[in-house]
Amino acid sequence: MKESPFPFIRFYQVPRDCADYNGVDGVHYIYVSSMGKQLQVSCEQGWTVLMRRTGPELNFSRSWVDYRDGFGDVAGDHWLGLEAFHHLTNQGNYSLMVEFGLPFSTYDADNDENIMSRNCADEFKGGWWYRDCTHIVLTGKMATMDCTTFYYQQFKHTGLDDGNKEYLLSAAVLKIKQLT
Ligand SMILES: [Ca+2]
Repeated sequence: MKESPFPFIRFYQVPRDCADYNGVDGVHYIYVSSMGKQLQVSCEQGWTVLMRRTGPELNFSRSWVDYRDGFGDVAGDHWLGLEAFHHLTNQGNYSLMVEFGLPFSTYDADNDENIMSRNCADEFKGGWWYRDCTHIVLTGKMATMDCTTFYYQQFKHTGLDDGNKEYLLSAAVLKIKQLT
């Protein structure tokens, strides 16, 4: 039997994810038993952060080993690691929240960053976190002959209709919470 990493709290429940920290934000230790070790994670309102990206400083062009094991600083921008994703989400049924650092726009609430004439939500026929505009609109009109492909490239996305124009998302967060 493995030694507990939390001998000092052996009469209490070992924290398995951020939900066990009762909504206290910040960096906390959890213990994922199938990994057999402590893990530092960032907690937001009981959600366990898998990825945070708020600026260009942290390089995401990484090797498989980096993506598997994680990189960055859990107190800031980071990728927790595929191995951790796997073991964490095997502890139960989790929901995944994806946050984009842009305000949400609909055809009747134009919050996009094109302050001139474009209404991105109307143009792309779907509510989304638009910039000016975008081609990763999962809620948008489906592909036709006019617009046949779209793709991500290093957190950028490029549309066919405007050639080399690229847009950057300002921030994105993936986080999970166990379903109760
Ligand atoms: Ca606009």
